Amino acid sequence: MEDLKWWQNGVIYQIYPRSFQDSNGDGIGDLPGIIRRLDYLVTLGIDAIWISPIFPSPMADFGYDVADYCDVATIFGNLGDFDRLVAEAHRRGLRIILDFVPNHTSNQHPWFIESRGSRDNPKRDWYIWKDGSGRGRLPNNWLSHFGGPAWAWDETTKQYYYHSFLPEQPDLNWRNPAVKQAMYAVLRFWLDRGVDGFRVDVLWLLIKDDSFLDNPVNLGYVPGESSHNRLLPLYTANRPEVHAMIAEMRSVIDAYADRVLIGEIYLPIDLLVTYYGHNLGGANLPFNFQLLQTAWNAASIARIVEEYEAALPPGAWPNWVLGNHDKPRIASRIGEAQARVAAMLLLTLRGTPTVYYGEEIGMKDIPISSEQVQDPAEKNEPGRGLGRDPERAPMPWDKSVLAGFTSGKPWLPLGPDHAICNVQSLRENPRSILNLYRRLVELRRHNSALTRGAINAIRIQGNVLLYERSHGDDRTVIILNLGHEPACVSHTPGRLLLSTYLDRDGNDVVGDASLRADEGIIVEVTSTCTHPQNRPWNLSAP
Ligand code: TEU
Ligand code: CA
Repeated sequence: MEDLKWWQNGVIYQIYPRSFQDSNGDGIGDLPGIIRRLDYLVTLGIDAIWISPIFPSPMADFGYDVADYCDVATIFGNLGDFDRLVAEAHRRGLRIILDFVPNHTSNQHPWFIESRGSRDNPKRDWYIWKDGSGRGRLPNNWLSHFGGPAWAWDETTKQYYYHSFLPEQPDLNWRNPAVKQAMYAVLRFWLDRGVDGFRVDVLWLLIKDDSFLDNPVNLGYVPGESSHNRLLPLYTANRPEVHAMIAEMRSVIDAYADRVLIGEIYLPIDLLVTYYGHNLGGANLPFNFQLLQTAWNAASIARIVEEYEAALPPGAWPNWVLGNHDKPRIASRIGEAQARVAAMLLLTLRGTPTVYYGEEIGMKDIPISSEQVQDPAEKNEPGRGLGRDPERAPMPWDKSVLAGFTSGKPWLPLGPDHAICNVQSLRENPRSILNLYRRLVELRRHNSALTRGAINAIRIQGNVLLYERSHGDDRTVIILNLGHEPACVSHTPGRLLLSTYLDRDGNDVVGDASLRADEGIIVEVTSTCTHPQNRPWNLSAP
């Protein structure tokens, strides 16, 4: 694996800091809490941690409205805590990836306060200001991702400013070189502190067309969807100029050894892969969200894998995710049994997997009453299922009444099932999904076909998905029953390495395999690699 980068052969784990571990009893997760749980992450076997924003913010969009890019919000700790987190993580061989939110600041950021101060101040052009298009009319028809127009009126200077998201999140003008230099300095600030990379928020939205033409109507709009989808974001997303910005960002990051640039990009596969950039000088990993939105059956997933693999430019490294802090949790989408199959899919497809905190314990979305809603996406467009609080519940660590997350009142309720769905209980159950994740991560690490091998022979038999991973003499077949009925499939015989049931592995030689309902298996066809005897879960780890 020596010639692969850490972000190629490793597993990334996303932490939503507010919900991971509270250390001071305010009911909000924080950096000292993450430090306390690093040994758990080592035992899980992951290699890098992506932390959602930890910067000073009014929290209108829970940290994605940054008021100071070069500090830590006091609710999460301070820069000293951050430096300690980096040191403790690096000491354990873990990398730290920060969320970078360059598209917009908070309206409380000093830059915006200055920009809105007067029409002729030096920072006016750091944001996107426009006159209305006639008496009381907005500059154009652009819409916010969080409902309503994307233009907010500023009474002081009698102009509108553009916001892709909340009015509290004014978009920066990335056509302004001063903005770019200021944001590249932010990257260097954190890189100098040892950060190993960035997940860049809404990378595909960075540039808006400077003709300010109306976006076209989306004739395929489905009532009940986000109102943002009423229009096609032709002039407000995926603009060609964005790739030059990304290449510049990448060159800033590449000036530091062994770093990574991950891009949040919600685009169809053929457009997504353009974000690897010219001569691969773009994002190292444009996040591949296809599994978040696909129908959950063998044919659909096979089609996605084939289309994605075929679209990747030479040298592009793939990646897969099952969830994040913005989308319903996989276990709620497809059920507990299939969540185990999804784990095996995520950790055996070619490329880098990202695990969203709680997926490893089969965590589900939590019910949120209207009084409990905190997410502006739900507050602005209630009742459409757009709220993201359900997937942001506190991590349940043990069987105690507050699940070991906090000694205070958690900022969101704990899941109703936390007495059984918690790390401690699942550690004690050798067949839990937590042990499945641990075993999959460990198997992946020691199997060169899974870590770096080609993927081929993607095929389906009924609702069973089969594919092969191969590297040198190592050939591994993955067989996933996406159905809730037993299935019999024919495939190349080999040694069964792992079943999602965790009740058979080791020396079974399986040929025409009869799969149980919701079962996935990994079969080693030929191998020169050695598989460690599965070490028992280190129950003494904190
Ligand atoms: O999300 C951008 C984004 O497009 C999706 O999150 C989606 O539009 C949104 O969730 C509404 O459905 C990123 C962050 O991941 C998200 O948490 C922030 O709210 C958003 O950008 C603004 O920074
Ligand atoms: Ca706290």
